[in-house]
Amino acid sequence: MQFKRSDFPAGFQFGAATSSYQIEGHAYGGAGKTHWDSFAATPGNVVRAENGDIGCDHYHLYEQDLDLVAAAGFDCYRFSTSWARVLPTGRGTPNPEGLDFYDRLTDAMLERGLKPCATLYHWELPSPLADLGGWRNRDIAGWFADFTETIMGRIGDRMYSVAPINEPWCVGWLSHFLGHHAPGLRDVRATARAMHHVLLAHGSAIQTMRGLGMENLGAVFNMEWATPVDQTPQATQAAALYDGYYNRFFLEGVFKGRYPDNVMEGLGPHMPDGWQDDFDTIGSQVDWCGINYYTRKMLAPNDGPWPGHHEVPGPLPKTQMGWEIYPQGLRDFLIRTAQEYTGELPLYVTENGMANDDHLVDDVVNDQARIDYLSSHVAAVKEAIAAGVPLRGYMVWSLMDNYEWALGYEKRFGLVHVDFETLRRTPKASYMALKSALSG
Ligand code: IFM
Repeated sequence: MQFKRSDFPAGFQFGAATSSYQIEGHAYGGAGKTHWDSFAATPGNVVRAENGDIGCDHYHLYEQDLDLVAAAGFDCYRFSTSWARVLPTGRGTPNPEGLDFYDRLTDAMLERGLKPCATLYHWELPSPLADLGGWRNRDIAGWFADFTETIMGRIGDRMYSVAPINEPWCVGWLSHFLGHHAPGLRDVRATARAMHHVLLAHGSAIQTMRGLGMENLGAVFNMEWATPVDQTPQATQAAALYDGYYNRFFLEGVFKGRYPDNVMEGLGPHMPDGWQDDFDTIGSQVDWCGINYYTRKMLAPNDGPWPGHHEVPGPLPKTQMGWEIYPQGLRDFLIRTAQEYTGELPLYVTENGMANDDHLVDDVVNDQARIDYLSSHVAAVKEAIAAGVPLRGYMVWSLMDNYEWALGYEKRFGLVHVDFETLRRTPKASYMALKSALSG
């Protein structure tokens, strides 16, 4: 790696991130069915119809996984809690095995000196709630607040930080407009409702945790830099709209109590009644803001219905996901977010990393491409700090290879290789390089 820990201000935190459905093994421990299980079981949605039943079997192997986090020299571990593991039908009676699991996991982090950084929801909605309309139903804010109370009532006393929802754009747009994630809808009315309700649920969970006396609560947004395909006003507008519904919608909702005009041109007619009255909840005070960053997109206008644009392939080198490698976007987002939205509030990079076509050869994975990707993005982070951004930490996605949603197990994002037949873990060259950087 072309950096070392001592390049960063004292107290700057490095972490590794994962999520429940992607690693735990949803078939274990009495978890209830989720909308991902039925989405994955429907032909055409997920590569080879793979699901998270086994994942990395982190449910049983969590101690060795946390040993790896600690041995790399990370300060924090960002994990998520599965709603359906805690409340198998989404509401009502908790699953004691699920609560016990997160209790053990928390203590195992603390025993290793790792700061537990929880995300309450990383995309596996309990099926009975999906049957009631899921994120389209306003009641989800209350259901989510109840789940928050149940899980944080058990482990909240030991959390370093908590964010309610990972990547609201994916919950709203990707899942209800593009249909790439569960529940796989392609409907603008469903999208408008989900985009709003996900923020309402976020704010309700923050209020619930404040009621439990918890501190260090945040929000985590994924961001993609939007570049116009050319300098025409139409292309510039197309990029601004992408930026609007991908990035600014959530920041404006939480930090400014409104939604961007260009987004409301399309979503406005489909919003749920009374949405304008929800910003007191949505804007509940947070203590930090997290940014998940991977890539940029190039946008071209078209004559289709709103939003009237499409992505075009960019010229930069790409990861295994086909995503352009564009570290400058991370620096620019950190600076823009601080300048336009969050001011002195601490920022974190809560996810950054790449999928690579990794192979285990003689017990070694030489993932130089990942070392280069991480080095260039950490350099961008340093530039943002030098520009005055109050950045407090950087977390790598992901600790280990895992279930990459609609792309199944084939895209490898891990610092640690996982053999999905034997479940054997092997640290890759990038893990070793990070370990050395973090000790320096
Ligand atoms: O694997 C996902 C994760 O669940 C959320 N952020 C992006 C990652 C890579 O696609």
